[in-house]
Amino acid sequence: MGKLVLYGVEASPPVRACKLTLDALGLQYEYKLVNLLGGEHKSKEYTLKNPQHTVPMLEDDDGKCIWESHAICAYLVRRYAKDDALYPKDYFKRALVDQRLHFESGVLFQGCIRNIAAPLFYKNETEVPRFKIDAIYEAYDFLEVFIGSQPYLCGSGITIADFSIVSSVTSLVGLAPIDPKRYPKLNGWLDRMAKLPNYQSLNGNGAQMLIDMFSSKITKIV
Ligand SMILES: N[C@@H](CCC(=O)N[C@@H](CS)C(=O)NCC(=O)O)C(=O)O
Repeated sequence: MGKLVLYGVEASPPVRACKLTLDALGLQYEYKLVNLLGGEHKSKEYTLKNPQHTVPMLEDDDGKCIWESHAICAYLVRRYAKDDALYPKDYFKRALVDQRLHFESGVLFQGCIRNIAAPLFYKNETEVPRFKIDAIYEAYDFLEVFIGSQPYLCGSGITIADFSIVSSVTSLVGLAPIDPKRYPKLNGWLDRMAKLPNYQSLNGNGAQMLIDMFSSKITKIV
């Protein structure tokens, strides 16, 4: 097998989701930092590989490129995992994982993180409207129900949906702290996820970086 390459930055939640998946699969890979502030992701070289100029991007061992973290994580399991535990083949179980992945993509990442981050980082705004914080709590309400009485988001075993969603929730807590009394299931799940091997280097440090980036920009919730 050739070499896998992951392109990314630590603060990016979807990059961290891919790292958690690669680690759970025990895969070796080269990690290439992409200088987003310097515009490296918009270079000719990068956009030839990923015209959407996003991170994460995975360059497979045969040079094929794939981007979009949810697609990357699912691909990694299908291609390299010894069994289907992280992304079950059973139609219904897979549908459940897919639902959670789409929830991360549309509601948590786009609807919460990017919706708050884009005006701060691209338009230099410093105030965040209260309704955007309310949207985070609405998402937490859903997650509390998704987890229910199970240890993980899709039941008794960890899946790529857990890797995906933990990557954004652990940064969102900087904007909308989680009260364990109001969100006991979500809080318990976060504690379980934090016990994963290499958790701090794969997700914890990067999640804190994004929290710090938010704090350095936000002056007021209005
Ligand atoms: N839904 C995508 C989101 C990817 C994304 O928007 N990544 C951000 C960093 S967190 C990025 O690359 N921004 C630079 C750009 O869009 O040009 C995924 O899961 O991969």
